[in-house]
Amino acid sequence: MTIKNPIAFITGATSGIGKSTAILFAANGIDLVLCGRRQDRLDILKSELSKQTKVHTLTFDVRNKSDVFDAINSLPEAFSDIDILVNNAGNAHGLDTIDEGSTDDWDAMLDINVKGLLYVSKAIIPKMIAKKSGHIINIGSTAGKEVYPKGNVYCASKHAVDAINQGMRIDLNPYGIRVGAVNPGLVETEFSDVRFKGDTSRAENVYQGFQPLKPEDIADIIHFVVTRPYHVNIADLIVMPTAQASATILKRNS
Ligand code: NDP
Ligand code: 8X3
Repeated sequence: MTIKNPIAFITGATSGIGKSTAILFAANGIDLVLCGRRQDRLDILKSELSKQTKVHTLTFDVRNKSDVFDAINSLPEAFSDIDILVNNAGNAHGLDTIDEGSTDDWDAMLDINVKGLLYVSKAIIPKMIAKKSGHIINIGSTAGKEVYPKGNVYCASKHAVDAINQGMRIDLNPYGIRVGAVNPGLVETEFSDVRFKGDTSRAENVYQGFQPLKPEDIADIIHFVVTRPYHVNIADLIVMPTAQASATILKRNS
């Protein structure tokens, strides 16, 4: 009898935390469904990781409800029985006071970080319910635990992820599905490039004068979370760089 590898579905796999998680999962014999909008990056990742594990890619924008459902319903049988869902796709857009914020940025953050996560989950959960097992890891943030100046709507989106994580855990409890959140502090990825719309020097400044987390640090934690015995569910985990004490307290070298 052949034992099937677990299959992980990772959103936002083209960069940062999602990409590092894909690389680590592949090295540990987890088959992958990798998602993002940037097809070229998914193609490169697939050709690299296919040397280690089975990889399928899906290109869609999590904001587009019908594309999300069509993509997930189109999964070949070999990839359709998802064991692990990593709800990671997301970003901050802008850093402005509430009176100066752009409504387009607000739409992007709520549509991607909250509604996109919900659409993907809605498409994947029925099969987990049917087999009475599965593991959902929601990538929240310290911004989902605290609000910081000018963080308003990004923080709201991540507070929503925190509430959804708790709600999913309650509602999926009858089916034995594990649900938990990993909430990082400052991780050096493309996150700040996106937040500051390509202003690289402003993005780089975010991580100057202290040692930020690397995406590999978060991937390592996600891998730890998914490799606990099945009766162990890490429900809610906060991880910050040692230099960071809270959303607003950061020890930078002078
Ligand atoms: P990156 O910008 O490096 O990665 C973001 C990923 O999300 C990309 O793969 C991107 O893929 C995907 N994504 C963004 N928008 C969409 C969309 N509309 N549809 C589909 N995919 C999308 O940032 P991080 O790796 O840092 O961020 C990953 C998660 O971690 C996010 O949820 C973020 O909020 C969270 N986080 C990040 C922290 C940090 O300091 N970096 C700290 C705490 C939490 P593509 O562009 O190809 O679609
Ligand atoms: C990302 C961390 O502090 O930029 O969620 O909000 S922070």
